[in-house]
This record gives sequence, C-alpha cells and structure tokens, in this order.
Amino acid sequence: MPETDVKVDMQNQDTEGYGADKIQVLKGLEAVRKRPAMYIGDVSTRGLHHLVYEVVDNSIDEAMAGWCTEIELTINENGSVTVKDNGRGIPVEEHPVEKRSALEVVMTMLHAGGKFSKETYKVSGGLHGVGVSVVNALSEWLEVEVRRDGSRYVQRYERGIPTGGVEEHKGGRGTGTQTTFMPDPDVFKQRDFSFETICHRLRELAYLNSGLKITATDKRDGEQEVFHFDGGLAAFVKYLDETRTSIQGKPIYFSLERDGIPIEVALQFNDSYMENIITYVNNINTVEGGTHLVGFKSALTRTLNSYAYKLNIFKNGKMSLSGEDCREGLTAVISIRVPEPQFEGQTKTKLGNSDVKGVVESVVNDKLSEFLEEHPQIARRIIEKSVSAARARDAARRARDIARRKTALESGNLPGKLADCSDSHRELTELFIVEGDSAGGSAKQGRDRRFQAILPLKGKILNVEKARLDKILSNDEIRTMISAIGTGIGTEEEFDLSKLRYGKIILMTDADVDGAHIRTLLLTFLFRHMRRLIEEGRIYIAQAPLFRVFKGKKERYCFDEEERDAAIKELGTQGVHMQRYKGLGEMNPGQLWATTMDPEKRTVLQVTLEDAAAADRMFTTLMGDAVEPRRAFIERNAKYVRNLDV
Ligand code: 0RA
Repeated sequence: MPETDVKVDMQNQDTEGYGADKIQVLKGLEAVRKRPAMYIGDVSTRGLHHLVYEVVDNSIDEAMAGWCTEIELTINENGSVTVKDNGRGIPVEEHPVEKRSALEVVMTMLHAGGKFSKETYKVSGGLHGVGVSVVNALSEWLEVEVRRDGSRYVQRYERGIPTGGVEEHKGGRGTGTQTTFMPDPDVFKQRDFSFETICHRLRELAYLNSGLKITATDKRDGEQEVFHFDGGLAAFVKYLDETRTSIQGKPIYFSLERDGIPIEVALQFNDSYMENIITYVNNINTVEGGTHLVGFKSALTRTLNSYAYKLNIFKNGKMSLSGEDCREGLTAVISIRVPEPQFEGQTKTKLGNSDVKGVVESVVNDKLSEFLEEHPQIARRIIEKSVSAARARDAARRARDIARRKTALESGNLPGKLADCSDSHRELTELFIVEGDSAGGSAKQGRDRRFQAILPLKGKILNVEKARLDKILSNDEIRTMISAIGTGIGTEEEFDLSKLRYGKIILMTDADVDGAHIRTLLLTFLFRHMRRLIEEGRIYIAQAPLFRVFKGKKERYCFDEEERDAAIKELGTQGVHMQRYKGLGEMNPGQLWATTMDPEKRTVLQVTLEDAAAADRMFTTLMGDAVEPRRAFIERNAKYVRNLDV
C-alpha cells in the first residue's frame, strides 16, 4: 500500500460533519491527484483507459461472485464513459464506522471497496484493484446510481468530492450499479477514449468469464459490439487460431479447482510453428509469465514425452522432446484465480506464488494424460508434430552452426553491409535498418556516424510467419540483421539482451505499399524472434516526409496532405513547387538527415506491445496463409495497417 494512503482513525469519529475522517478523505484525494501515476501507472492514454478498466473490474468482481450477468459500457457523446451492471448494487446504508452512506465511503475513500466485497481473488498488484475512488478523484465529475430495494440512489462528485448527499428516488426496477465519469482535463491531456482498445479488454474479459454478457456502445459514432461466449477459454483459443489450421477437432479444455485455486485451461495445436501461450491471474494478463506458466510448460513436456515413450516413438530410446518441441504450433490460454497473488517483474505481471507451480502442473498432468488416452488419434498427431519439431530443431542447430562459420551470428564478426557507428556507449546509439541500397547510401552519407549505424537491406525479407527456424536462418538478409543487432534470436537460452549492440533500432522504409509490406515483414520477424526488443521499447519506426513544398529558398517538409496544403498556403500559391517523395532514395543525404534522422528534428514512432494476443492475431492474419481473413482485416483496419503500431 502506498505511503500516502490514509487509514481511518477509529478513535476519532466524525460527529459534527467536519471531523477527522473527512479530512482523511481530502488527504487521500489530494494524494491521488498529486501523484496519479502512482495509482494508475501514468497519465497518458494508457492511464486514461485504466480508469475504464478499474470501473469495469468492480462489475466483473460482482459477476465473479455470481451476482451479475450483464455489463454495459457506453462511451457517451460528450466523451464520458458509463459502466452499468445488474449486480446487487453497492450498499447504500449508513456505514457503521464512517456514519455516512457506504456508497459514499466506497466512492471517496482509498481502498474502501474491499471492506464490502469478498476479498478473495482481488488483485493486490499491477494497476487494477486500486479502487473506484481513484477514478473518482481523477474525474472532473462522476455520477453513480445504485438500484436496490425498489429505489434509485444517486450521488455526484467533482474531483472526488461529493457535491451533495446520496439522493433516494423511490421506484426503480431490479438491482445494479451505474457509474458515469468524465476524466479530469487537468490530469489527462488526452481524453479521447479508444473504442477499439476498450473492446479488446472487454472481449478478453468476456472470454475469461464465460456466460457474462458485455455490451459496448460508442455513442460518438453509433458503433456497438456484444461479447458473450459460452465456451469460455475454448472459444478464446478458437478465436486466436481463427486464421490457422488446427490439427485437432476442437481445443482440449478443462476447468477445475484444486487446493483452493480454480484453474481453467484451453489448448490446441495448429499446423504453424508458432508458440502462443497467454496466461491470466484473476483476469489480469500475466505478460511476464510466472509460476503458473512454468507449471503448465513442465506438465506439457512431461506428459508428451511419457506418452511418446509409451507409443515407442523413440525407437533407440535416446531421443526426447524438448519443451520447445512440445510447444511448436501450440495455442493455449491459462486462467487461474489466486486469493493472494504476488505480482513481480518489471511490469508487475509475473506471478510469484511458488505453490501455484505444483498445483497447475499436477492438474495439467492429470487432464492432459487423460485426454491423450481417450483420443489416441489426436494424440498421435500431436506427438508426430513434436517429433518433427525436434528433427527440424536439430537441422536448425546445424544450419546455425554453418551460418556461424560463414558470416557468424555473433557480434564479433559484423556483416560487411553494416556501416557501424563509432561511439561505444550503447544507449546513445541507433541502428537504422533501411530498405534498399540507394536509400541506404543516402543514409550512410547523411547520418551522424558517431552514434548512427546503417544497415541497408535488399528487397523483401523472408516471411517468417510461414517458415521454420532452419529456413529462416538460411536467409541472408535475416542473418545479417541478427548479427548487426547482436542479441541472437529465440527464447530464454538463445536470446541475450545484454549483447544488444544499439540503444534504438529504427526501421526506415518507403512510405508506399511496398515499404509498408517490408516494415510489416520486419516487425513480424522482430515480434516472433526478438520480442523482448519490442517489450523493452527498443524498436522504432522512422517517419519520412511525403512532400517537399518550396518557393525560392524557402522549403517545408510535409508528412501528410494536410501539412502539404498548409505549407502551400503559407508560402503563397504563386510560384510554389511541390515534390512528392515516392521513396527514401529520392532524398539527398542532407534532406534525409534533416527530415528523418536528426534526433533534434525528426519524429519516430515507438513500437509497443500493449496486447500480445491482439498482436499475435494481427501478424497471423497479415502474414499467414488464410487469404479471406487477411482481406477482411486490412479492410477493417486500413488506417491501422498503414500506421502499424503493434
Ligand atoms: C459489496 C457488497 C455488495 C455489492 C457490491 C459490493 C457491489 C460493488 C460494485 C461495484 C460495481 N458494481 C458493484 N456491484 C456490487 C452487496 C451486499 C449486499 O447487498 O448484501
């Protein structure tokens, strides 16, 4: 609990309406408003959306307790957000200690929510679970309406402070809670809610809470989505694998409680080479994994090996399947509930509870063996897939050894095409991966060679989405890139972040369709084989101008049509010329430096990975085999694909 949190002083009751507890409330609100980032992570759009998640989480808790079946979220025309549920409604009677409505206590006191709801499966780390009072404190205004006991109870707040008491309006059907809030412009510079971002989370929550119906409406443009899945995580896995070909009829699915830990797992194998495991603890995406993931992986490896052994697949008895072999082409979702989760890691999304490993391991061992025994045909297909993965991995190892001898994937032996920089302080350096030799040439001449390195790539790189590791490593462009970056590729053992040779890696491709495709290929490669670099915020996309508008000695570089039109206006339409850049290669070294590479003047987009599940779907959809989903995806996300920020 943060130091600034204020506890209620039981000895110091408020009797006259302005006693110690009200002062405590004001102190609490002040603490939140002073350091909002401590409570919601940051005040960027990410923090802004956390406000929504916090309010929704309270309704989800009510659903998990079995009292709520429907949640409706609305982005209102004025930009505020309403979350409505059909749960029991927040209690409104007088709070025995505070001598105020329990509703007001929940809405205004830090961490007061937990006193009412059952505390099990509440979240103790990460950003969720900070309490709706934090949202209230960071809202210009907030209105809550509770329906229960045949009445409607309403209260309004401004920046967390009640503007009046709880008003009772007689008459009202059913029960539930409805909260509407307007984020405070003094706290959030950017207050535009993204319907798409919110829908990602709501869809995820609907999969994680089978049977719960979540409706999302954007009143700004009339869009609406309904998320309601009966198949739970099995439906989630099908959704994730929509564009892949499963090698089994339907996902393996089980849901049970052991040692007080409810465990739900769905998994299936597809004919790709990708591993895609997504894990949750108390509805929170544990991006950094943790003990539940370790338990799952270890059970999978053990179960497949012992089944293969029984089938007498390893005829000479020497071979065995590695963990990676067993996970090739696996898509799995694991969701567990832990009463007192310990979240660790950089982003507090790694489960630390050590007892969880054994529990998950034993459940997955039991259930997976049971499934294999009962479905021998599917079992054989899974085992054969893992065995072929093991063989390919062996081939890849050999290919890598050869590659190492040829050009070396290690930093000691750098590719000849790389124009390296002279500074050795990594954090200050940048590697530009540039499309095409001519742009590469301009970049080499235009750069500041002290801290900027240039790696030109010829044409299109291999689509790694459709190739196995041995083939990927036999591709020259990819090998060159791996050596220049220095970390190696793959997971834990092979990838070494400490060997990264540059602080930033900047992708610089043409602003046309081909350039966009090459950028997507590069991002796919980085996402699949060097994901840590994205997670660490090391990958950037250069923004090159599309137009140069000039008149005599005056010139303006413009990054879109709007800027172009403004520049034409500014310079006066008489005698104004315009050049449209079709590729980076058309810029001379000086122009490329001034517009795209000079850290003082350029804009670069950082590639982020907010939602691994969404990114995974995007890459399979964009780069995988299925044509129809890709066409539909590109149509739906035309804007997105151009500005691909993962
Ligand atoms: C504690 C007790 C009760 C309801 C809730 C919490 C509750 C909180 C929220 C927040 C959003 N939606 C909610 N729905 C319910 C009810 C206790 C009782 O009626 O006995």
